[in-house]
Amino acid sequence: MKSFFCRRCLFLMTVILSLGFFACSGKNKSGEEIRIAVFVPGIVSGSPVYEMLTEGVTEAVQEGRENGKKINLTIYEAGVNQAEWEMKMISLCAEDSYDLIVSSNPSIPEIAAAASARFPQQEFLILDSRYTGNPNITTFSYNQREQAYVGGYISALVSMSSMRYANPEKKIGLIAAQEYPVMLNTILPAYREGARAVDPGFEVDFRIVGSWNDAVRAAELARSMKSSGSDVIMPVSGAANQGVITAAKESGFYITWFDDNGYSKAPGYVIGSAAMRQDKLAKNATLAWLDGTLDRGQAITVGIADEYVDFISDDPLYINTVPQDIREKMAALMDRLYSGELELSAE
Ligand code: RBF
Repeated sequence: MKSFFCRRCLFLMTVILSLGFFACSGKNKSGEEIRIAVFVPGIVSGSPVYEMLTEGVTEAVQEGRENGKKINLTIYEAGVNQAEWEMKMISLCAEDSYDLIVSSNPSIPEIAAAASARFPQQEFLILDSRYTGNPNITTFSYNQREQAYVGGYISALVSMSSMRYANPEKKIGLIAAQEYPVMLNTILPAYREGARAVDPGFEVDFRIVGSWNDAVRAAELARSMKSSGSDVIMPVSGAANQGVITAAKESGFYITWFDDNGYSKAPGYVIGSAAMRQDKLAKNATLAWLDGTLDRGQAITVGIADEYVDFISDDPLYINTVPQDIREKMAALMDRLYSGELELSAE
């Protein structure tokens, strides 16, 4: 714990010092060097979407450097106080240091639009969000109906099965960190839709943590959901997901992971990973921007057909944990999605 804290302090100090340095250096966009900032609305550690974001942009920058470009990359963690994000974004733009600001989450376009009104030259690339009408704001969203549907489908298959923690309640859980439009209008309904495609009798117990970092509260919720009949729970609560893992090991229920490959987070407990390939998208979109081929100002949606949404079925931990008959049913669903026989449109 101590060394983790120190690493975090070191990281934050580096970020703060580097921001200070850029602010004082007076160097701006006119130089040869390309400057990219990743604005992380939260904390990287423990949040699958932000880990993938920083990883993908870092890889793109490395590749750009290998191709002879001089690129400076700054990772800026804006922290958990959402009320401060707009002011922090505006401060970042005010430095006039960055050719591109990359960020991610559905609330960021509005913040970028406010910053853009004051800094009309600033370019933004925002993943996991949707916005049109500003040539300097390019967004990519995932087809999260597909992503949550496959999560609901595997959850229901496992819940119905005779696996260790299965019960006859036809109830599965979804834990969200907070309520926001994509969660309420897409992820929750599609998770239920996927479960009901297995059996129309399925109910979803939906609970809110109230924070992206409160693992203790997430664990409490998960334990209470287990005792009221959910034997598979899908957490979408960033670093608070850790509490759901702890509760699964203590109280005995399964987890469907969302966003990245989560099998190794709790081997034997995680029975599915409904993933978005944010690392790949962050890399490809940043490379496209570096090459000047990014479709600027557009709102692009990607999904299973583009290989940016997927169910991870080739992990040995999935194969060892989930019985073959369930894996076959899951593979049959994925075949229908890959071939387009089953279409789950994003809107
Ligand atoms: N996801 C995380 O993993 N960690 C976060 O700290 C986080 N913060 C968010 C804040 C807001 C205001 C919103 C709207 C979403 C946030 N997300 C976060 C969720 C993320 O963007 C995405 O919706 C989910 O991970 C599901 O793909």
